[in-house]
Amino acid sequence: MVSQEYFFLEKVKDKRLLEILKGFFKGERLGFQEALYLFQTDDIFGLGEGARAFSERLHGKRVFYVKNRHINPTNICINRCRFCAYWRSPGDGYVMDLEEVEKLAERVCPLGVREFHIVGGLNPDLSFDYYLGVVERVKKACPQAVVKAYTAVEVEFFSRISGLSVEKVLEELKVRGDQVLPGGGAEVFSKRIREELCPRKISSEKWLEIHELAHHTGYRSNATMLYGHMETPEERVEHLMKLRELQDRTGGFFCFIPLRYHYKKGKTYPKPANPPTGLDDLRMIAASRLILDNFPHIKAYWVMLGEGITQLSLLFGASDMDGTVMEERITHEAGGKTPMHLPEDRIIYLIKEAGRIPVERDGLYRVVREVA
Ligand code: V47
Ligand code: SF4
Repeated sequence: MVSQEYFFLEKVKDKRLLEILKGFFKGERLGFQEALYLFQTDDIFGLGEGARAFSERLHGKRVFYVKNRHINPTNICINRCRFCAYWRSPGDGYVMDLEEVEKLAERVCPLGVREFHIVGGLNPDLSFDYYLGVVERVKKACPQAVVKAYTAVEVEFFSRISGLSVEKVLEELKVRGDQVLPGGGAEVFSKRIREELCPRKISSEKWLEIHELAHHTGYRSNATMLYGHMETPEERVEHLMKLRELQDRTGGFFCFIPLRYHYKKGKTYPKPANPPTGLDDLRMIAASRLILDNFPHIKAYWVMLGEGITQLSLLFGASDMDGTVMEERITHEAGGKTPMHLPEDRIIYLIKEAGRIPVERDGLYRVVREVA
């Protein structure tokens, strides 16, 4: 008897994709060539159905979101990545003082914030104590919230400026209240791309090593991939496979977030020959859902995708919508046109209209409430 879970297979028109999906749902993991095929098939709806069915196997129709607030303490950054419009040189950017950070956290905490997402630049004029102070002040102002602070890129920078080992840096941050590393800084793991777009950024090996260490030290973390610039489908697959390998070893990742590249004339490089389309976005979500079979969630980051594609992503394998955000600078500096803040009732509306069940979570994916 065919279980209900597999009825969707009738909708898959591409024969090779159908074979791949049949194998996958029997428990065969996608190999490199099969994963690559997900970026080649024209049967985008068949692919989406496969990813949706797998997401439903993990979570039913539940889609998670969080009341969160972004804080970007400084935009001064010595890495000067070529795709990034956010960074400024010393003397040209801003630094939030610790009082300001604390007041901000105090002000938004009563709104029921459950996660602070804290990332910024590598500012050579600040000490590790400043970055520790940010976490400490936020946690003190809002103990109910989970602090998700600093990418692996920042953690390695702190190790350099403080002379402490990466392990010690993570420990010090943890003592102040940090619990999750955000997924930024991964970009694309290909050496060719890193040399071209972000030559000063830590290597892919270092990025993976820091996440592995973080998982062993009791942190959870996320992973990202910046897509839609100069990467090939093969480079996308290599990136995803490396994440899958690490997750096999540690199980420490909560979610994967594909980040759609935003090009802004004169500010970012390179100009893509064909900037990502809505179908590229949906394919990224669906393919990553199937390739990263050991990741609990694929996140549709509405700030970069916009409301429309985000909502469709919920039918293409995404089971997390990030959250209210409230203020975002990285995408908006690069010309992003989405709003700064998505109110909770709008998030709930988008999820319900897609026939899914909204679940409010905290920063550690603990359920706060299932919205009826
Ligand atoms: O690391 C920089 C990317 C990242 C551009 O962990 C750009 O939950 C698009 O990592 N166009 C930061 N992207 C954002 C990030 C993130 C976002 C939401 C949730 C989580 C999470 C993490 O933004 C950077 C870089 O890869 N970025 N410039 C650009 N022009
Ligand atoms: Fe700095 Fe991050 Fe922007 Fe690179 S992406 S320039 S590390 S803020």
